[in-house]
Amino acid sequence: MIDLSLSKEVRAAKAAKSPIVALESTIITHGMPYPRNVEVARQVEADIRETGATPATMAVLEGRLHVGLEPEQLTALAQANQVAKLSRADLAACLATGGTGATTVAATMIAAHHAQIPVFATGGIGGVHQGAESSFDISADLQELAQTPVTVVAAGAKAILDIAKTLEVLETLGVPVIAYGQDAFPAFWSARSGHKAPLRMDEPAAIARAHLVRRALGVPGGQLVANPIPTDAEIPVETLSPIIASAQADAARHRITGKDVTPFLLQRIYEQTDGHSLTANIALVRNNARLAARIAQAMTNTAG
Ligand code: PSU
Ligand code: MN
Repeated sequence: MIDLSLSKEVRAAKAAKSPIVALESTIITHGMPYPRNVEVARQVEADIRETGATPATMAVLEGRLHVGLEPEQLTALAQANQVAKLSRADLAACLATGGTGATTVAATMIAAHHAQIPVFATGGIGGVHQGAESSFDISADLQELAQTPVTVVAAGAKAILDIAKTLEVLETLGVPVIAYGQDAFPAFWSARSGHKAPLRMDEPAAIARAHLVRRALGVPGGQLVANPIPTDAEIPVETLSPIIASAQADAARHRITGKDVTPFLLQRIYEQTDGHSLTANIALVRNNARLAARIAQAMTNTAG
């Protein structure tokens, strides 16, 4: 019933039972401008290959769920205007109606689980937005982490979110939040958010084991691995705070709501930073891809 299209390399990796890392596509279509988005997407795929795993970028193209994109499909998606942003609520509808769209963290987790790929790398997850007490804007990514058994490697959460509330909701939902190699929960452009992460692990193999033990216990849901941005790529909070505040004020003025909020804020932040935010973003996504590849390898070895 679901047309699953595996890329050539994903099909080969599946046959060889070798490690695969899922990648989202909303970061390409709604998170970075063309042509840097396609350059970064290619670079991240190459990083995963170099670390010894196979990349599987997820997207829906004309009603087919793609697990891994061929190079020309990736380029076409990165160039396309007005691509739909598919989250948990949209994925089935898009497949059923023959549509095309990019997958968020939530939809990528669903696709990865469907394709039996337990590890996924991205930049930042969606979370509880600042002002959520009146807007009720909480990303479906958090619910997905509670339900779908995929380990997601991200650089924490952007300061467009309320990090304290995001951590509280993750705790309520029973999602393990594991900082990699440090005690602090990272804040995307900064290695430290000022909040301590609930859990810390220093070895990819430990993260892989925790995923498998959770499954063996019958506990549903995934894990969030919070991997700090490399310190040489960090951007000072003082530089970004006013830009984020002005982006949020713009969003309120334009009455942006629902799924348009995150892409609007990301776009504004890109416009108002002088390439620094993009350089940092690239460094952290690549860092996450390499860690995810090591976790996927450890999971393949442990699962035998
Ligand atoms: N945060 C980022 N970069 C991103 C996104 C979030 O720092 O590209 C994207 C991801 O695809 C994430 C989605 O799953 O936005 C969350 O959107 P929303 O807040 O509407 O759930
Ligand atoms: Mn939202």
